[in-house]
Amino acid sequence: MAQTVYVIGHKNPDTDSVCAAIAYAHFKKKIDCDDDYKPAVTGPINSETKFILDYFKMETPEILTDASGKKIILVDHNEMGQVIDGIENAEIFEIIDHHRIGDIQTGAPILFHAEPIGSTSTIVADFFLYHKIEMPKEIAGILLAAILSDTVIFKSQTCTEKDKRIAMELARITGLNPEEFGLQVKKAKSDIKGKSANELIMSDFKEYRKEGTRYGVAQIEGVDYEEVGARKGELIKELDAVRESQGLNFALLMVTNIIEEGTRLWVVGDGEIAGKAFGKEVTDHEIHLPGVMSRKKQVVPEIEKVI
Ligand SMILES: [Mn+2]
Repeated sequence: MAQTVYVIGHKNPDTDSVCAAIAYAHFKKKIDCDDDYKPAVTGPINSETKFILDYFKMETPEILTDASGKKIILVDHNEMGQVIDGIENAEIFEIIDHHRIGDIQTGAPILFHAEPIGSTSTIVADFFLYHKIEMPKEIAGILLAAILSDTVIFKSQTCTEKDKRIAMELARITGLNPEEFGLQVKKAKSDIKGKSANELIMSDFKEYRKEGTRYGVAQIEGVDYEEVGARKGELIKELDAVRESQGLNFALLMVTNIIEEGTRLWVVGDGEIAGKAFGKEVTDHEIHLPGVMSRKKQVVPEIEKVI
């Protein structure tokens, strides 16, 4: 009997989690005609993702806030701190991800595909190519955009040869120049004018749990520090309000400069762990981290070493 399976990324959806969900739902429909696969998002999409979906004239997936009673494929995450509410009463079908193996458990055996590469969208594009499923131009386009977004136009430490190779293939299909298109994508994200402090923080915020400690790491990427730096007081205050309301021990905001390739790490709550993790003094809520751009490869592992 046909059933609806939702394909969904993490809370506070970023471009990779939205585009991988749309493309993977399309892929699954092609290889499994019996079931209906629907992309979904856990909340509103960010300005970068909106730019990309508009660019390729694609619809925003429906918002799903409670997974109870539903069949779900998770993309781009596998941690309880980031997953849609109600997951304990849902049926997880598959997980497709490029993060560390987290703490999600399933009752039944599932397909779990994880690769240590730059984006989930690289994995999904690879599935299309491997199974020789025809990729519509707009699907190739959103996958390319997501790879460029997650790898910071191939500059992130998380980027691999496979990401580059697949991105080049998607660039060929779409006729886009990855570097030029990547800058357009990043500019859509770094436009902070008219956004509230809460929007800026929550548009890319991930929660982590280790032993008794719960913490959050947000990231704002831009082409300089000035614009975000000018709003530091307001952002620090809001970050602390978010930390408080979510009951986190501490919260970090990575203000990342993608041109200079470095991060100012802002810290609220128990700041000792962050200072210890990077062996630096926290001054005015801030640690300067030259060369650091990746939350999952350069920040979270360092933090977890000292928790
Ligand atoms: Mn991702």
